[in-house]
Amino acid sequence: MSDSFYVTTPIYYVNDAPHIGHAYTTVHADVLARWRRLHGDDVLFLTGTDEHGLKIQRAAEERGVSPQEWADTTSARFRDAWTLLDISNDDFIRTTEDRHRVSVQAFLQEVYDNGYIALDTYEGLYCVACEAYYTDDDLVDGLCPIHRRPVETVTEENYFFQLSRFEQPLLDYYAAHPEAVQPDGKRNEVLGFIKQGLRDFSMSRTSITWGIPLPWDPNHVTYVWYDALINYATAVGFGADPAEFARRWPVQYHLLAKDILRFHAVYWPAMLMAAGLPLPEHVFAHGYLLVGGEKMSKTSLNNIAPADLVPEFGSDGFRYHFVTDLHFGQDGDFSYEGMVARYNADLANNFGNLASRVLNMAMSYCDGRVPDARADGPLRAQAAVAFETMEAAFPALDFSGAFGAVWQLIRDANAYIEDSAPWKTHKAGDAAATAAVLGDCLETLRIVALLASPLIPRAATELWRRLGLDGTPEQARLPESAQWGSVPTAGNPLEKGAALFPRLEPTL
Ligand code: ME8
Repeated sequence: MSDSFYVTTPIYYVNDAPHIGHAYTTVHADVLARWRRLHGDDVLFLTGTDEHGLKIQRAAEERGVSPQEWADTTSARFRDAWTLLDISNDDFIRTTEDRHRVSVQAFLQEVYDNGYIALDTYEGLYCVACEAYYTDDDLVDGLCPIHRRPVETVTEENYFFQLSRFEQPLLDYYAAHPEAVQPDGKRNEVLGFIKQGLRDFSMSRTSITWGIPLPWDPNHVTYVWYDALINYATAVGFGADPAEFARRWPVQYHLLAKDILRFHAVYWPAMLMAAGLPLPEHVFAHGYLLVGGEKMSKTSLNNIAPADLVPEFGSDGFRYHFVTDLHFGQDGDFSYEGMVARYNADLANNFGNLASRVLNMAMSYCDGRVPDARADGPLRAQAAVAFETMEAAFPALDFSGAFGAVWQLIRDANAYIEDSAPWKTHKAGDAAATAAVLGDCLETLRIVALLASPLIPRAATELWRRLGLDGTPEQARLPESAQWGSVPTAGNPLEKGAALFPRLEPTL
């Protein structure tokens, strides 16, 4: 049986509409999932929505609807956004689903039975926007350090999860598994946080009803973060399908931004330890997108939806920009002007020109068919370098490095065409030389379509079709199909088609 590869995004709160920050994580997870599918892995790519807690209850109250109605409406907007962006998630989990309640209650019971949950009274400063308690020291000018909003004093008799007991086990675990939290800088932050000392935290609430009741004390509902993190176990059958759970768990990659790293690299692993379960292989915290540039400078990032950009850039253009513009891991600015410039340079010019030049010439010089000849010029080695670079970059989630290698191959191919000038050999009547060069270029285009397909699936599939290839690039398998000449293509009918990425004029 092929390898299981399980990758997740955070489950997004339904108090907010989907924006480009959510899309940033989701598109990267999608590209990774598609890349592993090309390798024949049995991929499970999970995303979804986080629907419990005070924040959602209040958002619903403000609108005069029930929390469930509000969650239904907003959750659907996330699904729509992901459809628009060609996100290939295999599952979409909602924390209000029955399967999740079953799993959370099984998980809680296990942790309770193992003696890591106990009743206590708690008074604390609560930020509703974070759904988290703070101490006086955490506050900045008396306000929540993240949202700069007033915190509320809350007194509750709660069940506490004994996080403090996991301080040393977590440090030992991370010493033995340095790859478990990435990138390195983020791992150091996590270690620093653990070393400051971990406090038990309250994992139940009596002040609200919008949540999952504790199985041993239904007067309490589960704290929203405790419930939310368990989604990753629910989706692979925890408490319902032990065989599926054993096959899928532990997860290979949890992708998220640095805002919620602590929950994923401290709380969640401790919860898993308390339940006697293996820890995630990799928790990867990427940076934060901010808004820069002229056009959008007065817009908050939360107000820029994928649907605002896709009509102009296409879903491929959107995906391309967010995956290649920033180094995954670091913070960076989103700018509309930068997006137009990069689209025109990389997609309309480099990629689009290569495709249209090669197809145009092969249509007129080779009777519209892939020639049965190759020059065995430099592109063969350059294509191998591109693939090897991607194979090395992906495990480190260096997306810009991986696709930078494909665009290097595209530039190499454009340069090769300039150097070998097939229009001259054609004019001179040297059909063999012309066919040999164009044969190399067409083979390069096949490999480009294949390697770029996780990032720009629409254009890659269309190019594949124009090259007269069978099926779709998704059906090809790596590493075999990335080999030069691995697929018999001679005689395939070619099609010219319209520009894959029409040039854009910025609309300022
Ligand atoms: O925290 N830049 O949900 P959330 C980059 N429900 N990524 C961003 C971003 C930005 N400006 N804004 C949002 C929650 N994100 C919890 C998660 S998981 C068990 C529960 C992305 O709706 C990024 O992935 O606030 C970030 O971690 C996530 O959205 C926060 O989504």
